[in-house]
Amino acid sequence: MDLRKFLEQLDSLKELEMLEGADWNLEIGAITELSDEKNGPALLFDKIKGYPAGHRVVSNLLGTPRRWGVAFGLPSDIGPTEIVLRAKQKLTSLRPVAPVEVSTGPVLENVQEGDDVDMLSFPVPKWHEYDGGRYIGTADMIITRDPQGGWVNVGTYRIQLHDRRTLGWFTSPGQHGRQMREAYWAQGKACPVAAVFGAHPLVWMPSFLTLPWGSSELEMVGGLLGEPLQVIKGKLTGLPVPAHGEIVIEGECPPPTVETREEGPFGEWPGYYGSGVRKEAVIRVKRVMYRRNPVIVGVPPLKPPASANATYIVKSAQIWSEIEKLGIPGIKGVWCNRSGGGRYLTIVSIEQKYAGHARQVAMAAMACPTGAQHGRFVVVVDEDIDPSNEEDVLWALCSRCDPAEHIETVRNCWTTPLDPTLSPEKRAAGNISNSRAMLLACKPYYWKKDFPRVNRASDELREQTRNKWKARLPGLAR
Ligand SMILES: Cc1cc2nc3c(=O)[nH]c(=O)nc-3n(C[C@H](O)[C@H](O)[C@H](O)COP(=O)(O)O)c2cc1C
Ligand SMILES: [Mn+2]
Repeated sequence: MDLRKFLEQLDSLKELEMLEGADWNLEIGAITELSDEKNGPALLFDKIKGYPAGHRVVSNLLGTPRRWGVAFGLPSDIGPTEIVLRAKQKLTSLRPVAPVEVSTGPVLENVQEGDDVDMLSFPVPKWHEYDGGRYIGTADMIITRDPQGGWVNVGTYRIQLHDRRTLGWFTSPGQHGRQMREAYWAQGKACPVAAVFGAHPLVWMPSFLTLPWGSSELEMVGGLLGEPLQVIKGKLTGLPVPAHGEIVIEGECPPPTVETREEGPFGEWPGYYGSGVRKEAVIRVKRVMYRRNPVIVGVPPLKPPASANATYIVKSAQIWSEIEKLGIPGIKGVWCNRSGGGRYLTIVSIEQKYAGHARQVAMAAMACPTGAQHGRFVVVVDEDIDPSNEEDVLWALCSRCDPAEHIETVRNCWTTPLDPTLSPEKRAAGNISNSRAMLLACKPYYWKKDFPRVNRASDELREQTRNKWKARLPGLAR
């Protein structure tokens, strides 16, 4: 459950590069982008300009499928689709394990309280050129308790650094943390909140998955780890915070009638500064706990297909698991495409079992909790298509989908202010919704057997030919 163990693992696999002397102001962000575009290693920044040695930032921590595989404890030599399959199996069989309260842990090595609180004492990057400020919270965990039900939610929502003791908290409509803070505000109260900046990937992971309302992310962490997550009871909020968190804050989020600040713009995951700048709620920080030589985990959203974080691997696995839990048969693979930021284009391959099966799968992929949030296109392909192979998916779409027959659109779906397609009129009206398209790129079930044969040479003929001609044409050898 310790981020530092994971860093050691990456280091031993030559998947971690240490860099000294970079500037928090745009330089860390630009290095992160250039390196991620080349599928580079995780980057651990130390001796950041103007900050003491040991106050670190790590980016691209999970920038490739392989590093997610390492986080899941899988062999380091298996490919992306295999990682999705194994992760899906893990998620499907997972049983929740409640966290265990401990009295102390590494996070208590340093504490700032009251007037001593100083969020500027951490080397928080300004990630992109047009960002409205520095963002400490990208791959973070925001912890809140429902004032009615008493259950604790953890979500990843971006956090801007306004000043020593003030943070900006942006969450899109429908998010659990947002619903909870609104419930406090409705009672005229500030919402107690804790936030974690830096945690082990498996401790962080459930907070970016869309679990059902009432379902505990911290219990999912226990299931993933195979042991209860160790938490400390926050002194001010009573909220459970990970004992091995790198930097953890406690504070409160007052109603917007009491205080707001301008938030954004921020370079966002669809590849734009979509939501611009708005007044948003703030967190008044009352207490900071942090480990010796703390490491902020930074995941600046990048213009796709770069991502700084291959969360699409986990989302693919989770959507697959959610569809299977509905009892729908024949799912052979799920792939959330990188160019869609892992959300705008989901491809599912199936072995069709009955007429209407493909449409059912498309609707399930669109409506299951993880798939419902902020999507645009769902494409269903047959079992002969690898959903992670973009060119094959496009070939299937071009050759098996008759648009008038096989494309359906659905309006008024759940989206976010980040959505670049939201028109000025819709934004002004507060109509944060978009439409979805389901594209069936599979052979129609009822005449599948009669669908024209594919004109590619058989595996046997290809093999024979390769063997016979490889001396003259070495390029043919695999
Ligand atoms: C790196 C990263 C950053 C994210 N930033 C935000 C954000 O700023 N605001 C937001 O509403 N959702 C953000 N999300 C998506 C939410 O974490 C996700 O929708 C999750 O389901 C929210 O938790 P909840 O379902 O408990 O509300 C982000 C996800 C990731 C992976
Ligand atoms: Mn939740």
